[in-house]
Amino acid sequence: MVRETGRNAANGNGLEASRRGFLGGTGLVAMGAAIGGALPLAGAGGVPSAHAQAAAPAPPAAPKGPQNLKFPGKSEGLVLLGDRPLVAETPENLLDDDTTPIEKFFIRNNGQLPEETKNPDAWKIAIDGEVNNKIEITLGELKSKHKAVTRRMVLECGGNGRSAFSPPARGNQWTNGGAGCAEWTGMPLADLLKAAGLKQTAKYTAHYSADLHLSGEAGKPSISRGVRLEKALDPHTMIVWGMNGKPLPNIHGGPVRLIVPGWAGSASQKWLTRITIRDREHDGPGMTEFSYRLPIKPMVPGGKADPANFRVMESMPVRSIVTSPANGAKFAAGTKELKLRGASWAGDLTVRQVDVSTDFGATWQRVKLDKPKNKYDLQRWTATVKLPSDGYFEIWSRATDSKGAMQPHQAGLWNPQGYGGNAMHRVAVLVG
Ligand SMILES: Nc1nc2c(c(=O)[nH]1)N[C@H]1C(S)=C(S)[C@@H](COP(=O)(O)O)O[C@H]1N2
Ligand SMILES: [Mo]
Repeated sequence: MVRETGRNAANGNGLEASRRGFLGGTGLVAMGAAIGGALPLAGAGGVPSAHAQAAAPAPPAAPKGPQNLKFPGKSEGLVLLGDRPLVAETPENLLDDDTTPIEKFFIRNNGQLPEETKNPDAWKIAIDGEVNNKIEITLGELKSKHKAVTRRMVLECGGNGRSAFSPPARGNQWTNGGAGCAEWTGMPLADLLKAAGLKQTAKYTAHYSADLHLSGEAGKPSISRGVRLEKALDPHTMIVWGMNGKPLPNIHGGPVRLIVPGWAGSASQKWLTRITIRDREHDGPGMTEFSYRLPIKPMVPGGKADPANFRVMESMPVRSIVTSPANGAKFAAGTKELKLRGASWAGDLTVRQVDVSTDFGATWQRVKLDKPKNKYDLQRWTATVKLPSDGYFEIWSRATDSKGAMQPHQAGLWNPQGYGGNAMHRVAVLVG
C-alpha cells in the first residue's frame, strides 16, 4: 500500500481546521485540552486524533488546505487524497443527495487508469476456475440475454473514516467521504455463476481487471480481491454497467464492474475482465497480510501487528454523517435553532437509530430517520436542534445498527492500515 499524505493527515477529520479558523492557535489548544485525554496503551502521540494538536508544545504551523480534485466530469468540491494512484473523497456536506450524483461520487484507484474503451459491447468477461462450464461473454451479450435490474446501494471504501485513528494509520486519510450511494444497473452476479455451474469445491471468488499496476508492469494486477461464495451469490451482488441511468463511466470502472454492497469497496472490482472461482480464500493483491483485514484479538494501537491475528474484513460498520450544515458553517448571532440533515448506513445491516448531540455527547436527541428504498440503500435523516446561546458548538452524530452496535467516540480496533474506523461524525459550527 502506498503511503499518501492526505489533508490533515496528522489530525484527523478537518474539524481542527475549522476550530483554527474560529479560534486561532491558542483557542485551539485550550479547546483540545478541555476535551482531549490520554489514550491508554497508545503508541507515540497517544491522544485521540481529533485532539492530537493539543498535546503539541506550541501551536503547529497551519497545515496545507485541502487540495481540490480537477477531473473531467467531477465536482471541484471533491478533495484530492492522492494523484498517483488517483484518489478523491467527497466532503460530507456534498453527500446531501438521496442518490449521489456521478460528479460527486468518490474515486479510489490502486493502479493506473485504463484507457476508455471505444466499444463497450465488445468488452469480454470470463468465468473460470471451479466451474463446470467456463464462460466467455461480451458485455453486449450480457445486456441482451439478461433483464437489467437497478438498485440504489452504498459503495464504501474499507478505509473510510481512517483519519480518525490514533496513532495515524497507513493509507489515504479519508474522513467519511470514501462512500457514495448510486443507482446501479446490471444483473446479479449469481445468474452468471449459476450458468457456469459451480463445482462442489467452489468456495471463493477472485476478481481481475484491466487496470495496470502502478509500476505499469504487464500482467501484474493492481488489486485482485474476492468474496466468499455466499456473498457472491447474494442477489444484491451485481455485475454493473449503468450508474445513475448512464453508462458506467470509465473512472468508476466502466464499461463493467462488480458491486458487492455492504462490504469493503475493494471487493467491487472495476473494469472487470475475469472472475476465477477458487476452492479457498483468494490470495491476490489486497487480500493478504494487513490489506482489508482486521485483528481477531484487538492489538495495541501502533504496536507490532501479527499477520496470523488478522482476518478478512467483510461487512462495513455502521456510520452516520451530518450533511448539513457543513463543517465550519457560521450562523448569525441570535440563531437559536439549527435544521440538520444527514445520512447513515450500516454495511450488510440497516440503521435502527441515529442520535445527535450539540454538547459534546452529554445529552443526545433522536433524529427522524428514513427507511432505505431497498437493501443497501443509505438512510437519510433530519433533526432540529436548539442552541442555548451564541458561540462555538459541535454537532455530533452517532448511528446504531439493526443489531444494536453504535458508532464509538473514537475509531476502535486499531489496525496498521486503518480499516473499519467509524467514529461518530463531528462538525463544528459558530453562531455569532
Ligand atoms: N480494478 C480495480 N477495481 C477497484 C479498485 C482498483 O484500484 N482497481 N479500487 C477498489 C476500491 S479500494 C474501491 S473503494 C472502489 C472505489 O470505486 P470508485 O472509484 O468507483 O468509487 O473500487 C474498487 N475496485
Ligand atoms: Mo477502497
